[in-house]
Amino acid sequence: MTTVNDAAWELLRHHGMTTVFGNPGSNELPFLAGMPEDFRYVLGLHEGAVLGMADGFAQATGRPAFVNLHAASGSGNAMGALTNAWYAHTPLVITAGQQVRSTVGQEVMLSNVDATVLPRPLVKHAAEPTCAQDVVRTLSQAVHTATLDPAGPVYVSVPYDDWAAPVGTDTAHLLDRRVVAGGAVAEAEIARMAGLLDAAEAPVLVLGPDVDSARANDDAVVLAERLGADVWVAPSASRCPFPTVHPAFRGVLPASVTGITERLTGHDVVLVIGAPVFRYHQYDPGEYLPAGTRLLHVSCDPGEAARAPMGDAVVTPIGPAVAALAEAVTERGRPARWDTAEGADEASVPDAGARAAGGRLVAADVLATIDALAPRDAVYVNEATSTVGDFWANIRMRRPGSYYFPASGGLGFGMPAAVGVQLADPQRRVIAVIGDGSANYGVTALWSAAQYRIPVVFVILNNGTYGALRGFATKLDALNAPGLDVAGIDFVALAEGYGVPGRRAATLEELRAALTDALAADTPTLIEVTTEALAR
Ligand code: TPP
Repeated sequence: MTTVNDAAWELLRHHGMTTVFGNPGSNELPFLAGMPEDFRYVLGLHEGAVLGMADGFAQATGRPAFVNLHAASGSGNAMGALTNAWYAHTPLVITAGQQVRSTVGQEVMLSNVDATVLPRPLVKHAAEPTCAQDVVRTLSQAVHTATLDPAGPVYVSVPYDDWAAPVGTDTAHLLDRRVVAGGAVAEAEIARMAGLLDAAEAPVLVLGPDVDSARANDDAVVLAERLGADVWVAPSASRCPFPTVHPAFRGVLPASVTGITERLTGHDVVLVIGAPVFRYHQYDPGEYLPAGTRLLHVSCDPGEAARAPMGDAVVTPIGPAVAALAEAVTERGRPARWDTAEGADEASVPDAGARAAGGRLVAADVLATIDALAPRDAVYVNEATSTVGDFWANIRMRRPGSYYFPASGGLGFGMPAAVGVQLADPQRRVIAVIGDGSANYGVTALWSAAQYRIPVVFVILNNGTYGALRGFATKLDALNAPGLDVAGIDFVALAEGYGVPGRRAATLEELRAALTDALAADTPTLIEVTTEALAR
């Protein structure tokens, strides 16, 4: 007899989802007991880390990842991480074990009461199959829903007595279907946008994370070059959609209304691709756009397009749209200002003696040192919040899939996501730059890195404080707010405790030595650097 369990694994295999990110409980054991040998289980010690690893893995592979959590409590622990997956458009199939079907109504221990309500509004769809024979179809629906544009997380709760039940007769069809979006680009709209760009005197591009997820980076370069347009990365950047060494690259837009308007002044047409318009952070009211500037928006997400406060939007798959735009616009030639742009592909190695007052290192110097030593195709996961500007100013990124940052700003993504990205892409080295505050939300990922020998280089910038909040406390006139310092944490000891070799670097020379060794190792390593509290 083929059971629901047999058929579920078969379905996952059919979709290439042979890695299970999970943290188990009693409700999940009957499912997991049937796991075939060609699958691998990646255990995370906290569900935030489980989801973060899966998020990094799915973003780096561009394929849906499979997650298995424990009932309501495990799902609840993962909710913070789910905010990031939701805003990153990460395809995830998240399953949670439910109590025995006939007992859920009594609310016996570990019942997931109102299971489909629990993860909303951070999932595209949430379901609990109405009977055992609908479990596999529900999982199939989850995979397709998670993957179709805009991609995102889907949640499925499964009563654990369903797994042993005989499978329905129609399951075979599920292994024989393809569900794809037509993928057609909105041609008339692309032609209209190309016409507006051609007629513009000073167009500018603003590129967002979905350009990188669609791997449209190279076409974005062609588009910028043909238009002779400078390129900004959309605010609150969670990925790097454009090579930062290209002379057209201007940096990341600030996450405030007035900051953006200031940067866009002088441009008559702004084309935003693959990002919300805009993901502001600090409230700084003002004019959304410079007077007379027109904004065009290309998005794969109808919600994102509809909720923007300005601009003409077209909802269309990003990859083909960027390619079509690059072809449709008229070549203008390379602007002279690009030739005078700073030689962005030359490393500047900071002076080995450089140090801020008090013996702490300056984060910018630490980042420049990392950049000088890292492989050219290194992948970065960044979760050091007060030094994001320093990061983009010092780290050169050239290839698609080079940068990941929590898309909703929810901390706890960095360390686990780094593990997931490295697992997905063993050919490229992952360097995780993590603040001492942020590290604590996802620190258990060190254990998974150690156990599965996933060779991430974790660099902890230990400034003893929640630096970004110190900045906000000044802006918000809230200097008396308590709870902003996190002194007294020994990350080398923590790393060793989780099985990851740790090392402290107090000078740039020590950092260089530690990084050189870490990059040569085939195991994870952690380097703790004491940095200045205020970013410069
Ligand atoms: N809790 C979660 C889950 N997410 C958050 N974004 C915050 C709290 C609020 N928060 C934003 S930045 C920050 C905090 C606590 C400080 C992070 O400190 P650290 O990682 O040391 O980086 P630094 O700002 O010092 O560079």
